[in-house]
Order: sequence, then structure tokens, then C-alpha cells
Amino acid sequence: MTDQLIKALSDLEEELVLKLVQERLDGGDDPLAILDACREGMAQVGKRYEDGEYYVSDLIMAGEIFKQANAILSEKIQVDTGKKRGTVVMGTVEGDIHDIGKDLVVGLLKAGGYEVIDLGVDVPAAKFVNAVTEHSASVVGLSGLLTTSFDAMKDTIAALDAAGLRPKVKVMVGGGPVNEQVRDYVGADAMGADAQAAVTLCNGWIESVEVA
Ligand code: B12
Repeated sequence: MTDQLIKALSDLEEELVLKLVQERLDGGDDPLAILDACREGMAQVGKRYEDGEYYVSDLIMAGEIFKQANAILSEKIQVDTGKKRGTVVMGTVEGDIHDIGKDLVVGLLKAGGYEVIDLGVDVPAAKFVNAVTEHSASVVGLSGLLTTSFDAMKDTIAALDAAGLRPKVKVMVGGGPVNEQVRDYVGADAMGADAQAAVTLCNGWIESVEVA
């Protein structure tokens, strides 16, 4: 069933993807496992684009299908409403408009009890700096899917440093091509391979605070 879902997304079979997602949910599958299959499908779309089989229009189509699947799944992901663990400023860095992965991270962080200031996509460094100051955030999450985004991540972290904020915030980075080498290059505290990793990192950094 998982393979079928991966293949359906990879083949851009919109109706079939949504039907399989619903069937798996109805069958009691973990929404996060279903999301993982969708993510794998997206990776295959990327590969087919790289191989010249798909065009940008197909990437757009894949993005639309993924967002619809995610909308169905997000409703089933339990939201922790009792605690406010801390504030995270999230965004996709300047020059990059990919937001599917960033939105998943935002969704899981909210579900995990974090207040998330979502700055959107193509976010200039100064906007991160202002948001951290305004919201007294303890964590900054930078998303980037393009290799050209690494320098934007580096510049954003440098801007936090120049504003005197770097000792006060933890910075995590993520997105398709981000790995430990990239983390080291941009000067982040940690990288996360998926949305759950973002929550695990924040849980490790922020002590849980009960909201009165
Ligand atoms: C869908 C898509 C698009 C859509 C985006 C729609 C949208 N609203 O986001 C559109 C059509 C707009 C698009 C445009 C482009 N794209 Co595009 N796109 C993709 C594709 C197929 C899927 C990306 C995706 O959504 N994946 C699914 C999500 C769930 O995965 P994810 O983003 O990696 O996120 C997960 C983790 O990485 C992690 N994570 C993400 N962020 C963060 C942050 C933190 C802090 C943490 C801890 C974790 C974390 O958690 C997420 C959930 O588990 C990828 C292929 C791929 N393999 O990724 C190409 C890809 C990223 N695109 C690519 C390219 C080249 C482009 C364009 C330049 C194409 C063009 N010629 O115009 C433009 C660039 C536009 C721009 N300036 O940004 C290349 C990048 C190559 C490179 N080396 O830089 C890829 C890799 C395709 C390829 N194989 O060539 N794209």
C-alpha cells in the first residue's frame, strides 16, 4: 500500500493519491507514516525532474497534490494544546520559495506545543532578526531546498550574530539537500532530516513550561 502511494504521487495521480491517503487513514495507519510515503513520492518527482522526464509544471502539480494530502493528514495529527514550550521563528530563506517541507515542520512544531512564527518563503535575513527580537524566540528554523540557499542560511545566521542575538537562540536548518556538512558551513547548531527531527531538537533545547 505504501509503495502504491509513493508511485501514485510520483506519477502525479491526484485522485488516486487522495484516495489512498484516505484509505490508509481509515485503516488506522499513523498519519506521520503516510506523510513519509508522500515525501518519498515527492523525492521521486524530483528525481524524474532531474532526469529530464518532468518539467517545472510537474513540480507545481506535485506540490499541489502534496498540499491536499497534507491538509487531510494534518487534521488527524493530534495538537498539544496544554503547553506552550517556547517560541520558534521559522522560514524558508531568501531566494527560495519551497514551502511544503517548511509547512510540515511548522505543523508538527505547533502540534508539539510550540508557538511558531511562520515568516513564509523568500525571507530576508533582516526579517528573521526582527522576528526573533519581537517575539523573544528561543529557536530559529531555516528551511532551504536549493543548493544556492546555503549562502542565504549562512547570511541569516551572520545577521543574527551581528544583531547580538546568536548566543540567545539555537538555530536549526533543514530541507532536501541539507546535511551535516551544510550545517557546519552555515554555522547552525543542528540540522534535521525531517519534521519530527525539528520537534526532537526543540524538545532538547527548550524546557517545557506549563501555561497558566
Ligand atoms: C515541489 C517542488 C517545487 C515546487 C515547490 C512548491 C512549494 N510550494 O513548495 C516549485 C514548482 C515551486 C519548485 C520550484 C523550483 N524548483 Co523545486 N522542487 C520540488 C520538489 C519536487 C519537491 C520538494 C518538496 O516539497 N519535497 C517534499 C518535502 C516534504 O520535503 P522537504 O522540503 O525536503 O522537507 C522535509 C525535510 O527536508 C525537513 N525540513 C524541511 N525544512 C526544514 C527546516 C528545518 C529547520 C528542519 C529541522 C527540517 C526541515 O522536514 C520536511 C518534512 O519531513 C523537489 C525535489 C526534491 N527531491 O526535494 C524539487 C527541487 C528542490 N527543485 C529544484 C529546482 C531546480 C527548482 C527551480 C529552480 C526550478 C526552475 N527551473 O524554476 C525552482 C526554484 C524556485 C525558487 N526560487 O525556490 C531542485 C533543486 C536543485 C538544487 N540543487 O538546488 C530540486 C531538488 C529538483 C531536482 N532534483 O532538480 N519546486
